[in-house]
Amino acid sequence: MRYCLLLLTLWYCAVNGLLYPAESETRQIRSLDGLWQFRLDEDGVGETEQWFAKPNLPQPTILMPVPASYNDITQNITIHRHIGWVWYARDFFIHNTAPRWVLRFQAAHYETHVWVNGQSAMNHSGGHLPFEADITRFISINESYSKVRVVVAINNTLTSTTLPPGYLHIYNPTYRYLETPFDFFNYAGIDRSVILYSTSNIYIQDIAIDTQSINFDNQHVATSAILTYSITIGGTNRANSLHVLIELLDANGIVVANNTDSQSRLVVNKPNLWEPCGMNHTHPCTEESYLYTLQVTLYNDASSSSSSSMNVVDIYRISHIGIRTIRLTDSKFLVNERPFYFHGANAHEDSDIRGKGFDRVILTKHFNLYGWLHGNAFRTSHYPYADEFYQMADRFGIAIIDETPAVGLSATQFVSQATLDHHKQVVIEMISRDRNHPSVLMWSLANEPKSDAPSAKEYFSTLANFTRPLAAGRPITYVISASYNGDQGIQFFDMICVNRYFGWYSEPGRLDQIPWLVSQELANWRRRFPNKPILMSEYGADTVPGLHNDPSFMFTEEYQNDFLSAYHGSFDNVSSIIHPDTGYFVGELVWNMFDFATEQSINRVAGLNRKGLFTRQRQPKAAAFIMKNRYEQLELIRTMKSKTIQ
Ligand code: GCB
Repeated sequence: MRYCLLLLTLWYCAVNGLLYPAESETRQIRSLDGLWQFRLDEDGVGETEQWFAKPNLPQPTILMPVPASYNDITQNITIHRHIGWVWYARDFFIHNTAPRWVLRFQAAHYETHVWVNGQSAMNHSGGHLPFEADITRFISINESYSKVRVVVAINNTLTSTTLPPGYLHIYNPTYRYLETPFDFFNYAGIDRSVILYSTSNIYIQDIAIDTQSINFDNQHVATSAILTYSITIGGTNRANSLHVLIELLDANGIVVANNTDSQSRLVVNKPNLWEPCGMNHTHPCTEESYLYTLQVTLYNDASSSSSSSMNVVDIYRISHIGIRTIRLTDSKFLVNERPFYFHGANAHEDSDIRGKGFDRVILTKHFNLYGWLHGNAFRTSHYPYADEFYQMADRFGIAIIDETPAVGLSATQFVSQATLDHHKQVVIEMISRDRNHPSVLMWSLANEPKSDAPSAKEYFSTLANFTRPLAAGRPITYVISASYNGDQGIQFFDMICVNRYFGWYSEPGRLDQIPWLVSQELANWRRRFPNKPILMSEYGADTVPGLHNDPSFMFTEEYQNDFLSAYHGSFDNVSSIIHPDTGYFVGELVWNMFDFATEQSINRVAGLNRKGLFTRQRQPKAAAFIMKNRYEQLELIRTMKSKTIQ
């Protein structure tokens, strides 16, 4: 076997991802999930009093599960609505069997400071993306083991420059209120897992893959595909003594392509393609989608004539490589050069007791319900979800529109350099984390910004120009609530995604008005942007399960049924799959898959947005069956091309 010299120059894309912690022959993984010590810091004195340096957090402390939002774990309303700092701490042991240890938080909301053995290890701003630090320097590697104390301070206060933004109002010493210009509860804490992992001193730092090139024969069978990739190595100055082997393994573990350059391409003959479920009748949503594994092995110099494992420095595998292409025409969203129609329901990371805390039970139920519903797509409204959602979407063949946490932007944010800088940073972190997932078909850079403000033009033009070179072959968009003639920014993006609530926030109770309002809305957007496909990214009605009325009234299960159905005829009239020659409408995403927690308010009964097809406990309302029926029919559309779906 021949190993080429590794080039350790920084590669063309200025993004270094945080590879998902994965176990291998050279890497150990340890979960630090469990019960941590926890307390509020209502006076914000913890840092000045150096709680991070003490053997215990000052009393009173309670036990807090990680991962979980802390808000709903106790019966204490003060903890539920706390604004400001909270502290977490735990001790553990590291057995010194590896030269380098990394501490990683999959996410914590919002501003996070971490100390290891009393010393500052990392700070991070932003609630929905991972951050990590090499903590080797804080532990005594000369002993056979090290005792480690991790202390974490987290502040959930949002400001005009955080994403999402928020505004703190202090009315009196006991009444502080955080205004959140978005419609979900500002859950906080260590919401996702904490992981300790080891590597060697020299390690595979990042892998970027692009599967944008496939050759098809005239029967539309894929004859070959090209994967371009780039490997970044960390922690070394021994540039000339390293070699790399990149292997692509099929689902049976057979190597189907390999290469020994750190930036190059792999050619795959007769590839099995990744496709969103429903694009192919043999592939219903509950079956696994076709995934390859990319295996990267790093060797040191001594291995140039041998593949002895003694000389292996690091091995990393990505087990969710999907081969597929994405291309937009002026009226279609093509996956593998075939028209794709997004259908499904958006969600929040939200569940009883856990808040935004990651939970595999909730995750698995989510995807099982997606299979049951025959949904094929969702948007990670309104922030990047836990990595594990994307891994499941890769397997189940669910398309993802991956969204930044830029929800609730007003004209104030568009003139703030600090907001723009943070927005760019979040784009980098999101794309670098998620770009290797085949399920991610598009990046959404914001939800419902005040895009009809004049300053939105400059802001979104700058953001689009910044994102495009990083976008890893995906179209970019943001989700619009502004009117078709008021919006200033979408001209710089690839696709139109609009949220509309005719028959709910406007024309309440007037189901009869919905069809023409929807048709007119889509036609207006089309007239202004004849070269961009259109998707309805939200439509929905609050529904209290068990509430009935005939004729259908708002909030009843009948109204949700009739409301959703009233939109569908207008969608079908311009659907890009029902009318391949004239259609330009490429998808419909219901708001929402599940009821979810919001701030308490007069239009949110018991603090829930009730637009879910399912309750917060994941039980179906009547509309879930209506949507299941529609999605089953949408999947059959290829064989019913000329028919309109009822
Ligand atoms: C929207 C927002 C979403 C809200 C929804 C609603 O347009 O994008 O965050 O939850 O409306 O139900 O009000």
